[in-house]
Amino acid sequence: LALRFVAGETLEEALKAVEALEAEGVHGILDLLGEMVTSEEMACRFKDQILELIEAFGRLPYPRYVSLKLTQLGLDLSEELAYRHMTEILERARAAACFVRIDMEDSPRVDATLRIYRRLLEAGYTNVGTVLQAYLRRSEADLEALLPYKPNLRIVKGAYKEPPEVAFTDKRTVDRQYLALVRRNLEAGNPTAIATHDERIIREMKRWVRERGVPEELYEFQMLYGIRRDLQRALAREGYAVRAYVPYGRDWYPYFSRRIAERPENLFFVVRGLLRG
Ligand code: FMN
Repeated sequence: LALRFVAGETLEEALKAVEALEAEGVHGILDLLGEMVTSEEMACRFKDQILELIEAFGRLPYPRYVSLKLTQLGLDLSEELAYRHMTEILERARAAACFVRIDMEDSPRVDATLRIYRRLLEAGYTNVGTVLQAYLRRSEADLEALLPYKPNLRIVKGAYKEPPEVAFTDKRTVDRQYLALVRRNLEAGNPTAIATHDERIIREMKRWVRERGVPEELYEFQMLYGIRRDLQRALAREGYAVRAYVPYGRDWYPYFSRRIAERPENLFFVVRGLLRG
């Protein structure tokens, strides 16, 4: 059922999906599905599987890039545990020339996620970035606080169900803050991933980077596996750097649910795919 949005259950299937994307000029971001673990043993198992993923990815002749979640590494059990797992992953990633993106989860985890990210930068890791969500009221202030660290950021709208006290509910406000966050980070000269399928935002950002002469290596477009493949290919053909986020693994349910919640038509695509066999 989830196969429209997930590359498969195994690492082998995920690596195959990356090869298929590369043939279309799109790079892959591998994401081992898993989050909100409730035992140290599970957190260690995920950490080991991510190390294995980085090793395997490192043997492919493509740019290496993984995404992970801190609650997958034990954040809810202990911030120190999640930090330690991150340093181990970043050491291995450095050896494999792999970039690591810390996904942003729901609002109660934002402070701890940003604390760990800053701590990693202070410890000298350069192959790591995180995410800011345009729907959060706090994100502009979070960006200002991060700027002295020269952050590498992915900007997204935000995928979790949040109360109106913490998140904007109006799409126009979210879109406006989205553009403001991307521009601010790029104006500060920091690498920025524009992660959305929203054609209005993409069109506006293409115009803005051209007008400002933003260096190509500072920005890229990112989309999700199985969503707007046409747009991914078209941007790559136009010469933009494009990456697709490729989730794999057995723990697909929470990811799948967020995709349905943000766009109920996604369920229609899944059912149609099933009926067509
Ligand atoms: N949402 C989050 O809340 N945290 C994330 O870390 C996150 N990572 C994403 C990575 C990529 C490459 C993309 C395309 C989206 C990501 N999202 C994340 C989901 C977005 O917040 C949003 O729900 C989704 O892109 C649909 O909105 P759109 O209209 O911008 O496409």
